Amino acid sequence: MLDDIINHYNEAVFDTDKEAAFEVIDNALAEGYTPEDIIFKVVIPAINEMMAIITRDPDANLAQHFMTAQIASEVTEKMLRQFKSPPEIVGRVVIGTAIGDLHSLGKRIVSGCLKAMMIETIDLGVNVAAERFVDEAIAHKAQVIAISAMMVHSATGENGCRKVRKLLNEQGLESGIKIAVGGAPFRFDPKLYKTVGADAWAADGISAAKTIVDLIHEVHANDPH
Ligand code: B12
Repeated sequence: MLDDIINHYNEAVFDTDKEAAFEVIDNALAEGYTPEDIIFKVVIPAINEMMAIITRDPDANLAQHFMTAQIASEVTEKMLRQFKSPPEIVGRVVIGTAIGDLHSLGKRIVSGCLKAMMIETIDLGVNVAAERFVDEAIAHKAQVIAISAMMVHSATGENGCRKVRKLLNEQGLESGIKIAVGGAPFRFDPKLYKTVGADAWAADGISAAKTIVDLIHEVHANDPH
């Protein structure tokens, strides 16, 4: 039963027991659950639950939170390799964390969700310069640049999203390449994305994928070719 799988997985990750978590996942796959089920019904809800616990309890253990996200990201990567090959690519996205920011877990989860939505995702890693975001987006013919920023200075600084916006404007690319942002500072201030020049933001991996699909459709509507 899915409820049992969710409970056993949550217990394992909250105990930071990676081996037990993978055992639960392997058993679920053997029972016939799909990699998509594992990511969307087990892994992402477990992360959301940990986020809720941390919000309620400021003394929540950072190591425990870190390991929850670490296990989630490893399970997600393993599951993504088992996704059925996409019948049709919806669009292309380059994703990375803003310059000066080494937080990678949220980005990895968003990447996983994007791939699950049949979006070709080019992951540029962490600490990505604005110029590189734009150059790679052009090289890969991406419709969206997705920037993850977990710290106030990487979200609002002059060399992050603001500079990506400036570069796109200078090159006349604003209707062909949209910018999506996400990360803790954008959750704290839902209007911040506009201040830094992004086109959209989202609070979690699942809504990130939906938001980015909308941006891709917007670009296609601007240029149907
Ligand atoms: C884990 C963690 C770390 C780990 C990171 C490990 C790793 N490989 O990623 C370690 C321990 C290394 C770390 C280091 C630091 N950290 Co830290 N860290 C955290 C912590 C606890 C959780 C972040 C996380 O992984 N969350 C889980 C993921 C799943 O959530 P998420 O990132 O928000 O992503 C989701 C959404 O935001 C969204 N999303 C994310 N990206 C994107 C992108 C797009 C385009 C979209 C649409 C959506 C989207 O979808 C994701 C999935 O649901 C946060 C506290 C917090 N509550 O957020 C502090 C926090 C971000 N860290 C902080 C700080 C200060 C630091 C350090 C400077 C500490 C230090 N003194 O060294 C360093 C910075 C290093 C650097 N230069 O980047 C501060 C930032 C404060 C601020 N106001 O700027 C925070 C807020 C803690 C705090 N309360 O003080 N950190």
